[in-house]
Amino acid sequence: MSNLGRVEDLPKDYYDGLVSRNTLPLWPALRAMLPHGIPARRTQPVMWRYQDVRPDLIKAGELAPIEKAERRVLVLCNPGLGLQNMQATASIYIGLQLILPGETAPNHKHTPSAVRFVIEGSGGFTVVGGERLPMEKGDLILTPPGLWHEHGHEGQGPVIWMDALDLPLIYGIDASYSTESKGSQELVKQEGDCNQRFRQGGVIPYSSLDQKKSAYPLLRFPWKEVRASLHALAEVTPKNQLVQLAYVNPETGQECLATLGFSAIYLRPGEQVSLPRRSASAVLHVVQGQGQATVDDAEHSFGDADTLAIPTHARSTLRNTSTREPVYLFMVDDAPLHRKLGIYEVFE
Ligand code: 1HN
Repeated sequence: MSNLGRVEDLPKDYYDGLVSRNTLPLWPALRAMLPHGIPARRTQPVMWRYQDVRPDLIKAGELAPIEKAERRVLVLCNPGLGLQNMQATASIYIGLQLILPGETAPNHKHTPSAVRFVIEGSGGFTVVGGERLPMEKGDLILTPPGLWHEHGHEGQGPVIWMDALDLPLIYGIDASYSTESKGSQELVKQEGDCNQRFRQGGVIPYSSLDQKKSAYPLLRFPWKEVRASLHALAEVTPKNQLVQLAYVNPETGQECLATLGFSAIYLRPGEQVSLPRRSASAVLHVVQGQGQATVDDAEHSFGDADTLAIPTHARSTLRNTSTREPVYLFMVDDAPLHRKLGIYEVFE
């Protein structure tokens, strides 16, 4: 119960009058909206198991023709936030998307930022801002706000990826909308618009030093290179210390999207690490391996392609339960948003 007063303590006709004039007293609600010490966290530390979701997604391949659906997606909804709100955390949307051989998901652009992280299959591709980007398992592909994007699949068997968007945030500020394209952008690609000159961080085209910076110079981060960099970082990182790489804009060294951050984590066989307790929320996706995650009081075992929501301010530890095999994780968080808002905190 609030110590600032209750609605029931007010004369009923006074309260009803306030409501009739579209006003409310702050004091009965203040503590709920501004709790002491730690936010009121509705986000639950939920685990979505790939072996549970995958059959439903494959079934959606039969039930939802791509021509009608545009995007064939099952959304990972956090029950603490209300399933219908389609939030994995308060700011992060996560969906699993299926595309079948020969299908195309039509060209559009929108205000929310999106990324794809490829889970299975090969032969899929996405075209972003006129660049055709192959989608192989573990690749991260950016779809920044306002860039046209469409997907296709020229291989065999299903291709499945994880979509992560800042949709809850952008929808929450009444800023979410899309624009449909009349045609495929491969036809409207312009000479000079192409960012394929950027291959990786650290070494960039010399001429870019003297040019106006592109907001999104690198759109595809191949897993092969990220994994090799994780192993190289592990060589110089003491056991049981976090081996974690940030995906960044190679021109600025800063986060590659404005609101969401992305990182890759390597847990060596048998290793246990704590994640720093932070103000940001996160979603952890298992690229490969078996382990155990503890988030506040919840304990979850995890395996390939499972996905876990981590609320703001949570204490979490991760353990690779195999004595032989690596664990690789992909993390999406809203730390860039927190940093820009001046509310980013790391505790302890
Ligand atoms: C979207 O544009 C895609 O392009 C996937 O594949 C999921 C969820 C909400 C809003 C836009 C896509 C999306 C989305």
